[in-house]
Amino acid sequence: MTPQNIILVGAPVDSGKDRKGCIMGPDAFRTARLAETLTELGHSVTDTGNLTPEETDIAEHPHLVALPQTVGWTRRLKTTAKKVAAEGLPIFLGGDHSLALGTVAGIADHAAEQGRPLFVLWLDAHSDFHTPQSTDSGNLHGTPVGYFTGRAGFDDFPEVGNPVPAENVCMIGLRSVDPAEHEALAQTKMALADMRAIDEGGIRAPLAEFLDKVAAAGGLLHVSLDVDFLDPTIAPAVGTTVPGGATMREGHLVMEMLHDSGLVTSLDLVELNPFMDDRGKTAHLMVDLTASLMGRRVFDRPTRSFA
Ligand code: B3U
Ligand code: MN
Ligand code: MN
Repeated sequence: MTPQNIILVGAPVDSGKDRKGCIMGPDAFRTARLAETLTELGHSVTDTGNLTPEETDIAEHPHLVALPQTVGWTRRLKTTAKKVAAEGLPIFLGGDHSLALGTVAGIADHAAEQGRPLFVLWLDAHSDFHTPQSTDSGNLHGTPVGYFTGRAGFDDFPEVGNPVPAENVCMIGLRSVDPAEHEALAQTKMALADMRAIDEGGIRAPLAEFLDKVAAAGGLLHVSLDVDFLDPTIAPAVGTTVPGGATMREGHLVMEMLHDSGLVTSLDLVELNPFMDDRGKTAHLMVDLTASLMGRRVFDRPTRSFA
């Protein structure tokens, strides 16, 4: 891989759900040597430290968890993401998944400025396609895809100037989709690979198809990696564990394919709750997966095929 100018942006967002702990995420990634690992792979790495949310005068909402704070984070991250995307390859260190309301909306503004379409790969057990009206839990980490694809109902949030068309989004790893999300997703042309699709056909096929589409369109590619994409036995540090997730090898294969495509231009690492971790195991795995995405491999050339 050609050396990249990687910009680490700490986003200790913890307002997207009731259970606390993702506030420690950025420092856990640092402790697991993310910057050093990427530097050893030949990249130039700048850690810009942690952001804080903008102040808002929005009132607390009776149903939605910590609405003012998440709006404040979205404002901050939307502006920051647009700015850093012009300077290098940003990696947003979460923080819970509500940070992607801001990161993806901001990256979309950057893509529009470049005159290029934005594509999003959503690696997650959940589809996060709620609106503030449809969410039963009130947890806004379940809404980012709804927001950045331009669904109605996000009145308190910054306007999405450049919604990502649903057909530019691919979700892999799905195994927990609420009925309201299911119904709304059925109205879209989003590419959806649930665990059954992965069990039957392997994880390679849906990703290869999506990457071909991104390449053909000359698009930018944002990857949003939720810890719960992975099976909780290998990645326990997450608030919402959903059994039956991706294996370590499936995770690495996805990252290796993304690396070989040369298409990835930004990344979110989200939902790491270090309070729930087992001696840093999940933080280290997330760093190892990021290393695979950024060029770590056993051999430079493919080894002989054993098929
Ligand atoms: N769909 C559920 C559960 C959920 C979404 N994202 C996570 N959990 N991590 C909800 O609350 O919206
Ligand atoms: Mn998520
Ligand atoms: Mn999830």
